[in-house]
Amino acid sequence: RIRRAVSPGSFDPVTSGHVDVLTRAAGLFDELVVAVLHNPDKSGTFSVEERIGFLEEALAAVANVRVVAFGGRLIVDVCRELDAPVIVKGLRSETDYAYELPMAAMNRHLTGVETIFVPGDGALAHVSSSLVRQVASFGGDVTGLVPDPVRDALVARYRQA
Ligand code: COD
Repeated sequence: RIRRAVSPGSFDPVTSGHVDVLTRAAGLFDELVVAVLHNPDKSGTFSVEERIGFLEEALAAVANVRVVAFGGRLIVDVCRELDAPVIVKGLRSETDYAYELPMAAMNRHLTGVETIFVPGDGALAHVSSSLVRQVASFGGDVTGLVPDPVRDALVARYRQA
């Protein structure tokens, strides 16, 4: 039986923190499916297609990763459909843990799916998609905080705006 895990997130956009956690998580399973949340009520900075493209490019060297979109339904239903008994999430801090713990318990309550946490690299603990967007929107340098193609896309996006 294939050991498959799902790693969900908004990834708007993918950061170096995500890439680190997803790469290490992929090493633990036969296949890692990265599930990008498509929220029609929140248009986001990048479209779901753009976010998937950035993820695929950033994870191109990791053979056992697949990127999909999901929306309008529970992550546990995505896991069930993919036959994945595990959700993997990165943890930066106690704040992440406090946010993630009830979700992990709820997801296990719903279908029995387990959540495994991978500690983030401490050097990237301050990196979030929202802070990166904020810094880039005011012209700050986000080199190293996101993959280079994402940095270039952020610069282009906020130059237009
Ligand atoms: N280092 C380590 N980990 C990191 C870092 C970093 N620098 N940055 C982010 N992460 C982790 C986050 O802790 C998170 O686990 C993951 O990466 C994704 O981050 P984001 O910001 O892209 O994603 P979020 O937090 O917006 O994603 C929320 C979900 C989409 C996962 C969640 O809302 C969800 O599962 N929704 C689906 C609907 C559902 O099932 N709801 C009920 C849940 S009980």
